Amino acid sequence: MGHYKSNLRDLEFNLFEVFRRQDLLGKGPYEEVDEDTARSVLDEVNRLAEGPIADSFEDADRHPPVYDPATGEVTMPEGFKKSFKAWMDAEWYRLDLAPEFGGSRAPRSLTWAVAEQILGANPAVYMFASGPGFAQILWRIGTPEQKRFAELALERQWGATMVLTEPDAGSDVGAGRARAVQQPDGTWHIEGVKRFITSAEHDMAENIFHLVLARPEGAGPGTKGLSMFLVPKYLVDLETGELGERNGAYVTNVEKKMGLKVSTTCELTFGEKHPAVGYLVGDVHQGIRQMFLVIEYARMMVGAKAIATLSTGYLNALEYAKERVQGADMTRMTDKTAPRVTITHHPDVRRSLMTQKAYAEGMRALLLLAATYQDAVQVAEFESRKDETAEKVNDLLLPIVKGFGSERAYALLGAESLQTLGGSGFLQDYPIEQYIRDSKIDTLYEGTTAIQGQDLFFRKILRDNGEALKVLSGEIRAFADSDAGNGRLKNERALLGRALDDVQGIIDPMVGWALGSMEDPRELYRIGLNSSRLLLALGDLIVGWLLCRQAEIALERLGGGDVSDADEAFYTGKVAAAQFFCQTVLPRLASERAITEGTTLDVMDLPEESF
Ligand code: ST9
Ligand code: FAD
Repeated sequence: MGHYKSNLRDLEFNLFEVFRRQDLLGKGPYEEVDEDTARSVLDEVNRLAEGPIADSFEDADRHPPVYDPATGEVTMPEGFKKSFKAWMDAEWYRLDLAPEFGGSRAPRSLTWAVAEQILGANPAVYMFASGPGFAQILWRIGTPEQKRFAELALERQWGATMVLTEPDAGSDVGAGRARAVQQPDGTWHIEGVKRFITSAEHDMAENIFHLVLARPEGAGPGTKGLSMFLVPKYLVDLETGELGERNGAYVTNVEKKMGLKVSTTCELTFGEKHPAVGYLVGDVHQGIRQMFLVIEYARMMVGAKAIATLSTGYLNALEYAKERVQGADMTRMTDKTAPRVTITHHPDVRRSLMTQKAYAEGMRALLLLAATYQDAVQVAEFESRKDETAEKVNDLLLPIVKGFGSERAYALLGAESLQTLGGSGFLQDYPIEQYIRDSKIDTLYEGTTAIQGQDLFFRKILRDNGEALKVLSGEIRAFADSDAGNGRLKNERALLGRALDDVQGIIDPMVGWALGSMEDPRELYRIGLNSSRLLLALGDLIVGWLLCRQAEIALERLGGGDVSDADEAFYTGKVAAAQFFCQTVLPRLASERAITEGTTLDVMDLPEESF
């Protein structure tokens, strides 16, 4: 068995029992995908993920890509190339594409379930394979020539990148200095140095196209002055599809990293050797808005990667714990002759395993909840209407999937999954140390956790007048006040209701400080001191709610009789996870609320020298 342990049963439980995706399948925009097809796709991807895609995970970490500074080229490890090819040959990426663009459009809930498996098995495969997705965005927003380029990119499986970051412009994308100079023929020459660009060089595709933010001469400051340019590695004859001259965008360094080593992280220099020709995307200067189409997708992907890694980390820890014999049962701890037991008998190991299980499964549900809102947006588009509520709730959930998902996953992988293996967890004989190294990046790229917290509060709550939040909290309140679980979840629903009050108790003063900041701008500091806290608290609340929803369904199934032994164990575990989470995690939100209410500006008043 390879390192990756998927949780297909839980994916199917979410899709078909909790979120009832079969009600959407086989009709409307999803005509080509019925329930049987969806189940067989999940099965087939699971086989690929646990097999050929996971196969190179460890080897590619120990033998990362080799960069040649003389040529600017990168040689990828052979094993990884095979994993990548297995994924590209299967062409499952077409599930995410519109039929008009060579796809078979499946619901996002299904495509994210598919993505979870690849991201858990070998995340860089999914990232190197994002060319078709980028191409679809270009096809949607590009000029007719760019649409043609996008079709070629899909057909020929070209690679793609998103190019925002510069040495002095990380979180603050608007500080970017890369320039774009218009040419008499209508093209642009891009000049400058971009940093940390994922997949900007490799030898697994004949061409790579970069979607680059640069500032046209004379454009204003900040993000609004940036435009998006298509900059291919090789220029392309759009009529024949033949590759032409090498364009002037070269990788000038590949970073050495703590983890995710097989994903190339590149310095990309434009126009130094010869001009880097760029094409203004869509022929409009709306770079940041256009780039957010990619960013929104990528933030979801990062959350999915983190959550998938925690899930396989937990399942590896569980397997170890079931076999490792150490110590006596606690009730016989003073009896030196008592039989030794597997560590799953120890209360602290059980606490740890259940914490991992509850978060891994609860956050999977969070990911798929967001995906169901994306489904609703797609269905509305197909019916030529707009589902603004679904759009807004999805927007609200994105920073939580990304920011909360990555923070909780990383923390738990280290504090609980690795810990379950004792000293063995520290060894490279087991995959968890690599999971930890590979998943640290998830709290950093695509906007750090601080940026996600601010996005959540300022843009997704304040600017939205709390509308999306109201939808979500209304659902949570209705569940807490219902008789879900037939008495078996009474205590949990009460805990959930209190947790909702506590999260509201964090948000209310923050809104007050936002209003107060019109008089005294320093009130904003109080928000900044609490926005990451809110992100995590709201994430915990939603996970608690989703686990309770799952428990309600599990209780119904158990009550209905006629369940297999495996299902009985599965559903019993669902009820236990909800009860454990509500009893041991949600009560902590009361102290988060108290901390928020007591926020002072002392730390902001402290002179820098006193740190
Ligand atoms: C990176 C890549 O880190 C890492 C991994 C790459 C892996 C590659 C593979 C990915 C797969 C992708 C597949 C492709 C797709 C497939 C599709 C298949 C179907 N939501 O607040 P303002 C916009 S890359 C939406 O004033 P500031 C909006 O237009 C590097 N839009 O911001 C807004 O205008 P308006 C990632 C948003 O103060 C405008 O921005 N780097 C949102 O000027 C200005 O907004 C980062 O993520 C939003 N949430 O700038 C940077 N927010 O207000 C992190 C803003 O009029 N930093 N807009 O609507 C930030 O996000 C900053 O907050 C900032 C601030 C730069 C936005
Ligand atoms: P900084 O912005 O300097 O942040 C440093 C610290 O300060 C962080 O803790 C941050 O939270 C905090 N901070 C900064 N500003 C604020 C603020 N206003 N409020 C509160 N706290 C703040 N970029 C791309 O364009 N394309 C890619 O493909 C890509 N891939 C990447 C791959 C890897 C492996 C890495 C490491 C980075 C990648 N990036 C990419 C860049 C990535 O998006 C940035 O690293 C990230 O946005 C943070 O920017 P920074 O590293 O400059 O940190």
